Amino acid sequence: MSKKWFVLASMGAAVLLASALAGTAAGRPAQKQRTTAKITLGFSQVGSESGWRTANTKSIQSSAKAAGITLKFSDAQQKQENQIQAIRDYISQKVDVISFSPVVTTGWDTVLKEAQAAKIPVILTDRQVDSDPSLFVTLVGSDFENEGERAAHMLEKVLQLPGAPSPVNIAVLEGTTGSAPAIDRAKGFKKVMDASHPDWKIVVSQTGDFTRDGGKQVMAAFLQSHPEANVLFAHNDDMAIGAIQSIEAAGKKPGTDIKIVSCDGVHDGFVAMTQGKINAIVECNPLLGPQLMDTIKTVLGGGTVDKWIKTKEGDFMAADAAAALPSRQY
Ligand code: GYE
Repeated sequence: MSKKWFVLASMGAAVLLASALAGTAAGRPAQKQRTTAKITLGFSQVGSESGWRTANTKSIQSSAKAAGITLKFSDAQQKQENQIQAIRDYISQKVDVISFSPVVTTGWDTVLKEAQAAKIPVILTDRQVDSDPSLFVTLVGSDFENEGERAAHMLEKVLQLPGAPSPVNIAVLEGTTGSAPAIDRAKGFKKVMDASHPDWKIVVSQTGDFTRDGGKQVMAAFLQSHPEANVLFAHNDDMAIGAIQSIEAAGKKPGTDIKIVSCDGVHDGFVAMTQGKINAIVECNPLLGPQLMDTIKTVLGGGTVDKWIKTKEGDFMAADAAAALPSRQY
C-alpha cells in the first residue's frame, strides 16, 4: 500500500471507530441494550374477583414468561390501598416498568408522580384512571363504554325474540363502585337507552362488586323489592351466574322470566348461555398479556405507542353459544 493510501485507510478506520464510540455514548445503543437485557416488571393485579380476572392473571403470568420478562406480581384483593403499597414497593425495588389494573379510576396522582420521579414508566392495563395522561405511558385494555352500548344492542336483539317482556323493566348489577368498567358500561348502556328506547326502564341498579356471591345476594334482594324486573343487565358474567342461582331459588326461570345480558364471555358464562339461562354476552377479552409484554418491550426500547391500545372483541347470542364454546380460550 502506498503511503497516501495507508494514510487514507487509517483515517477511514479512525472515522469508523470514532462514530462507533460516539454511538455508544449517544444513548441509542444503550436503549437498545435495555430491550435485550432482562426486564423486570412489577404488576399489581386488582384481585381475583371473577373468572375474567383469573384468565387475565394467567395471561399476564404466562406471557411474561414467554417474553423472558421477570414478573413481580401482587394481588390487591380489590383494595386501592394495597395497590398503592405494591406500586411503592416496586418503585423502591427499582423495577424497569410498572403495570397495574386500577381498581377504581380516582386517587392515583400521588403514586403515579412518585413513579415518574423515579423514572419508571407506568403502563395501565385493563382499566383506565382519571389522572393526567402524562403520568402513564399507555393503557392496554377494552373500551367499556362501547361494551355498554353493545350490551344495549344485544338486549334489542333479545327483545326481538318470541316471549319478549313488555314493558321492559331492567335491573342492573353494577361492577365495583368507582371502577372504570362499572362507570363506563353503565354510561354506554344508558346512552343507547336515552337515544333509542325511552320505553325501557331501569327499575333498580346496585353493585355486586363483580363477584358471584355479590350477584347472588343483590339479585335476591332485587327479587324481593322489584318483582316487576324482567330483564337483568349484569356488568359481568360472574354476577349474572350468581343472580341465576337466586332467580332459580325464587322459582323463576333465568333467561325466560328474566332476560339476562352480561359482559365478559368467560367459560361459565358461555355454559349458562348454552343452557339458555343467559340470553346474550358482550365479550371483554382478558387475554391482555401478550399485547402488554410487546408494549413493554417497545416502550423500554425507546419506541412510541398509542395512548390507548384497544382490545378486539365480539358479541354472542345464546343461539351461537354451543358452536362457539369449544373454541373459547378462557
Ligand atoms: O369485566 C370483570 C372483572 O376490569 C374488565 O373486572 C374488567 C372487569 C371484568 O372483575 O369480570
